[in-house]
Amino acid sequence: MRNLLVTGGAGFIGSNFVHYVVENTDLHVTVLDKLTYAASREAIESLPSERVSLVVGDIADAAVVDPLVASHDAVVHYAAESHNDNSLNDPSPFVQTNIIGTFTLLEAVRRHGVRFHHISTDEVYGDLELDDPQRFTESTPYNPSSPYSSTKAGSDLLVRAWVRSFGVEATISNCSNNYGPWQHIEKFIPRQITNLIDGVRPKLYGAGLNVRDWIHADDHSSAVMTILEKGAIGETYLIGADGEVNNLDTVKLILRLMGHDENDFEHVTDRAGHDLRYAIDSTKLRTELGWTPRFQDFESGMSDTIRWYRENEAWWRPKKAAIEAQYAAQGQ
Ligand code: NAD
Ligand code: TDX
Repeated sequence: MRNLLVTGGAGFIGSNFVHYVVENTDLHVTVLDKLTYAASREAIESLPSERVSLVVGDIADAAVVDPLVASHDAVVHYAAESHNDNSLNDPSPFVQTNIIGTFTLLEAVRRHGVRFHHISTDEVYGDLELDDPQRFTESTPYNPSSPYSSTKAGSDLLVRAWVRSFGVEATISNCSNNYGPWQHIEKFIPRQITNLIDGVRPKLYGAGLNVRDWIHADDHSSAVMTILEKGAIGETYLIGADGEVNNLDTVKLILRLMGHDENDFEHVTDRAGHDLRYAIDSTKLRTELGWTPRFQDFESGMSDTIRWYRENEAWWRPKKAAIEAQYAAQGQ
C-alpha cells in the first residue's frame, strides 16, 4: 500500500487522520473533498505537498471518483454530511452524500479491486437507556433515530452487501463522539467554548442528561490506521475510549476550565428525537487488533481543546454569527 485516497480529508476527523498518516507512515495521501461549509482547507494546507494533495470534488460524481480510485491502493471514506441538527432541517444532502456518495465509491472500488475502509458512527445503533448495563457491540441491531444516522446506517449496509455480493475488500468502523481541534463550531463542545469566549452562556438541550461517549480525534485516527493495516476483510470494528459523560457534566467542565461558575449555562429547546445515550464496547478492536487509546483523561483533553479554540479564533470567528443566528431561529 503506497497511495491512500481519503474522502472528506478536509473535515474535522478526516484532516486529523491525514496528519496522522503523514506523521506516522510513508504513505502518500490524496484528499477528495467537496469543501462544503464543514471543510477547512487550512487544516491540511500546512502539510508537505509531496505527501498530500487535494482534489476538490464530489464523492457522488462518478466521473471524478472512478479515475481517482483506480490510481490508489486504498480508500478511507470519511466524507459525509455529519450534523444531526442540520439533518432535521434538511435531510436531502444527507441522502445524497451519505448514501449516493458511498454507493458511487463502492462501485468504483468494485470495478478496480481497491481496498476500502468505511468510517461510520455508533449512532447507527440508536440509543441506550441510562442504566442499560450493555454497551453497543458489533452485533447490536441497527436502529437509527435521525435522518443523519439513518443515512449512515444505509451506507454501512451498502458496504456490507458489496462485500458479500461482489467480494469488495472492505472494513467498517463505528466510532463514538469525537472532540479535538478543527471541529466545526456547530457541534456541542466547540459551540460552548466559543460561546464562552464571546461572553455568551452555554446552551444545553433539554435537561442535559443525554450521555455521549467521548474520544479524542487522534485516538480515532490511530484506530482507523490499525484497522487498515490489520483488520480482517468484511469485519466491523467499534471504536471507543470508555469516555461516557452526560452533557450537563460536560458543560460544567467547560465552564470550570474557562474560569466561570459551573451553573452559568442555560437550558434551550431540546433536539427532536434526541438520542439519550451512546456507549461503545471496543473489546474486539482492543483484543483482536491490539489498539489502545492514548487520551484517557477527558479533563486534560478538554483543556487542550479550549486552548486550541482560544488560539485559533481567526479560523472560527467568520462562521460564528451565522451559526448562532441559525440556532437562535430554532430556540436553541
Ligand atoms: P465534518 O462535517 O467535519 O467533515 C465532513 C467532510 O466531508 C467535509 O470536509 C466536507 O467538505 C466533506 N464532504 C461532505 N460532502 C461531501 C461530498 N459530497 N463529496 C466530498 N466531500 C464531501 O465531519 P466529521 O465530524 O469530521 O465526520 C467525518 C466522518 O466521521 C463522517 O463520516 C461521520 O459520519 C463520521 N463520524 C463522526 C463522528 C463525530 O463525532 N464527529 C463520530 C463517529 C463517526
Ligand atoms: O448546543 C448544543 N447543545 C447541546 O446540548 C449542541 C450543538 C448539542 N447539544 C447536545 C446534543 C447531543 O446530546 O450535545 C450532544 C452532542 O451533540 P453534537 O455535537 O451535535 O453531536 P451528536 O449529535 O452526538 O453527533 C456527533 O457524534 C456522532 C457527531 O456530530 C456525529 O457526526 C457523529 O456520528
